[in-house]
Amino acid sequence: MATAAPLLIPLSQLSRAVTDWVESARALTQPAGVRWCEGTEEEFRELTSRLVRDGELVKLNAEHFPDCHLYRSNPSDVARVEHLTYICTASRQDAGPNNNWMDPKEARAKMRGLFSGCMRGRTMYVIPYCMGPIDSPLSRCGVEITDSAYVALNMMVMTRAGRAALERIAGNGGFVRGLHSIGELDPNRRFIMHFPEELTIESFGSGYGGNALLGKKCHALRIASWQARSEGWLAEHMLIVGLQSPKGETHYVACAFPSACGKTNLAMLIPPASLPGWKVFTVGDDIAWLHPGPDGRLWAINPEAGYFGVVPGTNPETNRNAYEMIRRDTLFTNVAVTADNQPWWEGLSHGTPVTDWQGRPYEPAKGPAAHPNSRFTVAARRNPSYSPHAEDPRGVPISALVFGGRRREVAPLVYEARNWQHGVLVGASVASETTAAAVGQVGVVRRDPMAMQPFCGYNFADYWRHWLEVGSKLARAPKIFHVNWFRRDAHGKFLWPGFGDNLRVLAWMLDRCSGRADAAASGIGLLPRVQDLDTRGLSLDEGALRALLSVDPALWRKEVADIRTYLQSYGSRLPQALLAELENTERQLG
Ligand code: GTP
Ligand code: SPV
Ligand code: MN
Repeated sequence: MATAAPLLIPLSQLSRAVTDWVESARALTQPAGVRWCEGTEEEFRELTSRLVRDGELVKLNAEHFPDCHLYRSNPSDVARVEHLTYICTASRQDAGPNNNWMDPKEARAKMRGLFSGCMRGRTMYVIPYCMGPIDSPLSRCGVEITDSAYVALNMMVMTRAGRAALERIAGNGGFVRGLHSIGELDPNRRFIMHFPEELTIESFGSGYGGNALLGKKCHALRIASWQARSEGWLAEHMLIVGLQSPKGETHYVACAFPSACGKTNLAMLIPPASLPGWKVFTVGDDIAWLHPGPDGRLWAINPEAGYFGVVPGTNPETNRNAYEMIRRDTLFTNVAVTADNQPWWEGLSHGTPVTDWQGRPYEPAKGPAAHPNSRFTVAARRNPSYSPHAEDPRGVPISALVFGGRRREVAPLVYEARNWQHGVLVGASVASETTAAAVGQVGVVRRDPMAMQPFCGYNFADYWRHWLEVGSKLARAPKIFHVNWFRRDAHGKFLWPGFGDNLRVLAWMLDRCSGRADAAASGIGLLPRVQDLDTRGLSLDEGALRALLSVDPALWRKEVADIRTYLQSYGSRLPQALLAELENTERQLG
């Protein structure tokens, strides 16, 4: 956010296209007033104080958590709603079996009915925003209209919001239109609609992050993935991290793990003390836009400017960077509080919750004190490991792409794909246990290709074809890996310590990229042998490591059969190259 500048042209007059659209939304929703967001610190502070006065935000303990606030969302509105999220394309086939589809005309009529007069008595906020560094040719702009001040505050942290974004829109015209209202927060009148052919999003009835911060999943993944296909790039659910080795070489890695499966944590990991000399630089924690560069490499930008991260589990042992980062200037959603008004969540070893996430006296019998999907919103520049290249308009060059899932069995700690085409199959085959990030049952294994099942704005079959094409044109394509930090032993205990120790696995990958590390071939790809991983200072018995690096051919033959059934559900649009790769794997499993 910028500091206040003398206001020259009122925002409402900067772009005719934006003004016309705001006017039509105003006529439809009938707000009491319209407020254009300048994106200044002053505006942010003023809005925050007003919400505290109105009782919408709780000011947290100012001594321990300066400038931190708590927002309690409606208890029926705490996560993404995949069953109410639609891709509305003229042809149903374009949305694909991976998406809910509605005819655009029908969807528009339905949403018109819901939006009609819905902002009466409320303020309409107009938030122009830029996804990506404001001076990057890879960035894209949008405008969100919302009647939620909480959403406006979040957008001001999560994006480059305000005047500079609107000036960019006024200069080159294009922008994604996002209309949002919390409505009555009635789950029966809740829809998240995407019209990729018109670069439009309409979201009604939820104030929760992924449903309501339209720059994030709706724009930067669903709409952007659609645009990326026609323009030859990739919009992915990936963190971006820079790893500097003790020799001083820096490599950037982008990793796609499903929601609540470790992206934020890996993006800001703290190297273990027993691996001295490594440095970690965060570029992004959730979304990557990857563009083939003139040098034949993939270049990545993080379209976001902040983190909307999972709170539970964050503590000084798992992730000191994140823990330090959220101790000031942070907006908490749905955490518990202690007697002296400090935020509290499961995974903290100190403090006692007295009020749960719903504001009730905490009673363990009623469930966790903080909601399992409670979140923090904080500016990326508050991250102690924020990369100096995160704002680079060219992005950063990617050496390795990593897919991963949360699986108690089957998937080993790490393996390397045989080549790009095999890597696309590995990505398309990702399976993971569901988490609290979306409404529904938790802990059920489902296919989540490239961690994009909830976020790909078009038919997965076309998306995999696009991935194959992008790779075939890269002269220096990144290597592709798969990881699983979540394998468990017979007692249900995680076999791998995870968090900072994940660097040991990343270090092997980087050595593979520079041809310095060995691997052993297996049916599913290339695995490190126990001696190939740097285990100095790691208290893990060799049995555990062997288990983590084991591939059970019987389990994998069953896995291959499941993958085949899944891929074939995409019918004739499925790239046959993926089935050929799968046969290759099957043959090698013996
Ligand atoms: P989204 O923001 O939903 O896209 O999630 P994310 O992928 O950024 O997940 P995040 O890093 O916030 O982690 C989610 C949960 O997994 C947290 O409770 C973490 O404590 C836990 N977690 C993260 N990394 C590891 C790991 O290496 N091992 C284990 N066992 N747990 C982890
Ligand atoms: C996720 O669910 O993957 C998130 C949180 O990162 S949300 O912004 O709600 O999508
Ligand atoms: Mn995410």
